[in-house]
Amino acid sequence: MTFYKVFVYGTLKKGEPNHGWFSKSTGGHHKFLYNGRTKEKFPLIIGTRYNIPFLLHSPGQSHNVKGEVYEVDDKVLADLDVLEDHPNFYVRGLYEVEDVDQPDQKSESVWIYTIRTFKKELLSQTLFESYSNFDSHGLKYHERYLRDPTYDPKTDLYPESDLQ
Ligand code: PCA
Repeated sequence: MTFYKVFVYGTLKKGEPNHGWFSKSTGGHHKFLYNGRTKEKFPLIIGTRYNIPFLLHSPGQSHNVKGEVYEVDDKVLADLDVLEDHPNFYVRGLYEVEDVDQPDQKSESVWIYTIRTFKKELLSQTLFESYSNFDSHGLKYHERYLRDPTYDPKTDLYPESDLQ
């Protein structure tokens, strides 16, 4: 059995609205490993009319973002890809992450869901170091079943030229 490591920074974290996706299918494996932080800085925003957290693939900008590293099997990884609509919406890629509690330890390469192509004006929004749906920003996440099916959140995120 192959295991994968995934760093989650948004609604997949413990206590957040999509954490249940880790145990969505029966017989899948997931295990919390450690609290992590991206080795490089990335902008983390809460965007679109549905207040969705996005890590923007723009290395070197903003914060070393905090999240949680999990070990998952291919079954769970496939479920997470469905939630994030990889590779049509978020794109899952490998990035270096450090253990927050073991700063002397070497970073490791783990999977993260990021937005690869985005409108530059998103960078003038509030850029967070970590995400919680319940923080004082008050930007409450809308789960998919509450959304307008005719609205594509990509239109608020992607540059015109990257919208199909
Ligand atoms: N879920 C993924 C990406 C953003 C989100 O809400 C995560 O928690 O990492």
